[in-house]
Amino acid sequence: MNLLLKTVKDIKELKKIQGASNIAKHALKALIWVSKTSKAKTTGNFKRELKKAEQLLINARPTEPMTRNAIKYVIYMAKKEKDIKKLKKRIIFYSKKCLDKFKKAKITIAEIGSRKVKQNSSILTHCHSSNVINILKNCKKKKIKVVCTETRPLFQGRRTARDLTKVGVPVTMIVDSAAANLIRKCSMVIIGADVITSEGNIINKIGSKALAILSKHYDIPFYIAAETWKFNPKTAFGEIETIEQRNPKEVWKNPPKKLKILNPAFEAVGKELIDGIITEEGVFAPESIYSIFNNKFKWMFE
Ligand code: RUB
Repeated sequence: MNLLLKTVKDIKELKKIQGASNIAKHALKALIWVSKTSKAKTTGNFKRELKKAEQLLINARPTEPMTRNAIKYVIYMAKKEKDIKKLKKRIIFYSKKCLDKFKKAKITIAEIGSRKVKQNSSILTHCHSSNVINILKNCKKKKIKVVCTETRPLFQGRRTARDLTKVGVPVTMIVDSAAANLIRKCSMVIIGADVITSEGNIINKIGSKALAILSKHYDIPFYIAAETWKFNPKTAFGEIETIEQRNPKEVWKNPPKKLKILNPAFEAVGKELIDGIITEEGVFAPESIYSIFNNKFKWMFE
């Protein structure tokens, strides 16, 4: 089995692999597989194989800087090695190191995030974010209740509902359009993110902005839970993150002819709507988050 092509297919289809950090994790595992199985005899050939793998993995979901940053980090750390055998080993070593950093980041985000959640409170979430799930699981003893949107068109809210009910966290699912009605009964909104920009805006599943505007309207704290690895360094130089446009068939399989259907997967939420970003480095106001990136990820800017 070609694990690289299987991973790319699974990332594109979203059935087995979805969510920014999960995509990055599987991309790193694919990179390890490429290094372990490569038959390249020269560093030049191996680097070309890596480049091809990188392009395939990155293009599988365009709006995913965490995957881009993870692969860039591994290649940046390993690339100076001239010996082919050592180079392959270094790619494996740094991929594993990166996976370990991601694992620890998730645990820290869950710890920090759960401190923000009050006893007996109702939390609204959208889509399926492993970081939000971990925070909410950590809060089980606080007797929280969760409201989750179904998240059309691919119903990732069902995954959230399944993950939480499995561990005994009470969940109420609503259709996306019921959010304005139900949000007033919640004391906090927490969602994940795929992208954090240099200005402190975030990009997450379509529907996130409506929830942020509603939270502002009803004065409900609106938090983002995301690894700092979701930062897109190019936004510091004015580039705009590409928003993935998905197949209209996901919205309506057999629509009337000539009907135009738009199916953007993500959208931006402006920093003015966000109360805080919960990361593995701490909770930050969106305005101040850039200083963290600048100190932590110097290699990203090279
Ligand atoms: C998933 C989604 C999640 C973020 C963060 O969208 O928008 O909120 O990716 O997830 P999709 P995590 O299902 O289209 O991938 O916190 O697990 O990284």
